[in-house]
Formats: sequence, structure tokens, C-alpha cells
Amino acid sequence: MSAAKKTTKSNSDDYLRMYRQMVRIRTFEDNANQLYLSAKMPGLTHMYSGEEAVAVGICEALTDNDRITSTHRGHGHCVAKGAEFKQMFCELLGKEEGYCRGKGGSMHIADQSHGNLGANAIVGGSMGIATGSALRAKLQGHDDVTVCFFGDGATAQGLLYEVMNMAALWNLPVIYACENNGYSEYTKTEEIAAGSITARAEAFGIEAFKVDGQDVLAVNELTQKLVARCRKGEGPFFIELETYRYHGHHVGDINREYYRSKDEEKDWKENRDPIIRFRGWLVEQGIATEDEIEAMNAEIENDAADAVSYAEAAKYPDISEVDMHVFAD
Ligand SMILES: Cc1ncc(C[n+]2csc(CCOP(=O)(O)OP(=O)(O)O)c2C)c(N)n1
Repeated sequence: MSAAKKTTKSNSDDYLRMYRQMVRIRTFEDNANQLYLSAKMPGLTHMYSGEEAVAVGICEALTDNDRITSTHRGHGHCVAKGAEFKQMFCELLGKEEGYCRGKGGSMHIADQSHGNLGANAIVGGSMGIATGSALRAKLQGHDDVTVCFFGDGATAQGLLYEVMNMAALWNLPVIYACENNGYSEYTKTEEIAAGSITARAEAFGIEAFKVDGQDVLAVNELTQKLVARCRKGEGPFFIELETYRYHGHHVGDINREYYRSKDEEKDWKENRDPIIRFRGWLVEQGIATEDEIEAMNAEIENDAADAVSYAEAAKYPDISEVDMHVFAD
């Protein structure tokens, strides 16, 4: 791991919470995948497994007052920003107690109480929302920061260049976080994105950084610095996070060998897994024992299993509310 920080009691707690949050995301996704495979979940879903250190490293540098916008691959952002398993599984299954009363599903979870302005199935669709949120903070004199998550494929969307221009001109407190997992659907990034990704932001005079998205401490340290600078009026910033998705583009994308090899997948899983790496570091630093980590993992698995049972038994919304929250007055 990158940071060789002195491990005081308080930062030990921070590290354990980061580990817990990464395992919570992985466990959530394993259960969501099972729900899909057993035909209990309507629609498709896009797994975040493999990318956990990005969402956790970033969101652990934020408070509930800070905002995020998320993507079609958004479960990880949602968990990292404080969402509860029960309400998330209810949303995935279309149940009344879901974050959006079951009407959004996997790709549209919003959790305003923790500053999650919502996921968006339109690639790049949340870039304007994030930048608008940062403009609001600046105009109203608040010091909150907004992080806009998007994938490498979304750098092909023109909206990004419109909002980066405005954010740079107006010094908005927004961080554009590009999760470069190497693929946009079934195409390698280098086949669709010419030149460097960070250079796109630099062209607008935005300071841009590239970081190992599998190293939760490196992601967190960088984000903490950028958040502090945003609060002082020095934003916007851009981060490219090098990462990897373990599953297919969506849960139905099972035979992937026509666009990426099994050896490549194995290499990322065995040699760069963010959870295995961080677990090893925690043990090496004496922050947790293997037994304590196993106990934490088991507790999280039980929580997820309870939440799935809860969501399966929960009620669907009544037909009378089919138009509710669809149209604004
Ligand atoms: C505007 C728009 N165009 C196309 C799509 C179809 N689509 C869904 S996900 C995706 C690829 C996105 O790739 P990337 O931004 O790299 O995110 P990743 O899936 O790798 O996390 C595409 C093209 C869409 N949902 N919205």
C-alpha cells in the first residue's frame, strides 16, 4: 500500500472502516448477482466488484454535507456514501421501502440524506448535475464539495467539456473522478479514447491527477488533499483512477473472451485486488488479526443475507402511486 502513516488509534479506526466499506460493497454485489441469476431481480445490473477502493477511498474523504453523483455502475458509490443494505436491496427488487420507492431500480439509486444526488443510466448524465451542485455551493457560500463519478467511456460525452469549461472559469468545488476500468462496454479504452485522459482536463487549466485505483490509501490521501483545496476555493480538480471491473459490463455479459482474456482477469484478481491488498497491509501493520478480519467479513455476510430476506419479503408499492414522483407540479 502507498501510505506508511503512523497508525494511531484514530487512524486505525479509519483504516478498519475503509476495509469494512470495501467488503460491504463486494458482499452487496455478490448478493445482487445471485438475485439476478435466480431471476428475482427485474432488469439488468452492473457490478462494481473490483473497483471498491475508488468509491471508498473517495467517499471516506467526504462528509455527509458533501455530494456525489453516480453512474449505471453505482452500487459501490451508494454504499461508500453511507447507504443501508436493506433500502438498497428493496430498491433493486422494486419494493416500496427502496431508496426511490422501488421505481428507480439498480441504476437510479439516490440517497439525499448522505449527499448522494443519484445514479444515472445515461452515460455522462450526472456531469451537469454535479457541476450544478458545485455552482449552488459557491453561490450560496457553502463549503461542501461535489464529486462526479463517471467511467472512461463517458469522456466521449460532449457534456464533460462544457461543464469542465464552466467549472474552471468559475473555480467550482467539484472533483471529476474518472473510473478508468479499461473498457467501455465491450471495447478497450485505448480503441475509443485518443491521447491521455488527464490531458482532457488540463486543456481547461484543471489540475489533473492519475492514481492507482486499487490502492485505497493512495486514493483517500489524494482526495483528502483535493477536498481541502476545493473548500478553499481552489477547485475544480480531475482524477483518473486506474481500476478494473471483475464481472462483465452487465450481469448478463458472461462470455467475455472475445474482448478480454481470462489471464487478464486472473492477473487483476490475484495480484491487484484492492481488498486482498488492504487486508494484507492491515495485518502486517498490526491493525487487525486474520481472525478479526474473518469475523468482520462474516458479520457483513450475515447483514447482507438478512437484508436480502427482508427485501424479498417486503411490499411492492401500491398501483395507486404509479404516477407519483414521475411529474413535477
Ligand atoms: C448516452 C448513453 N449512450 C450509451 C449508453 C449505453 N451504455 C451504457 S454503459 C456504456 C459504457 C460506459 O462505459 P464507461 O463510461 O467506461 O463506464 P463503465 O461501464 O466501464 O463503468 C454505454 C455505452 C448509455 N447508457 N447512455
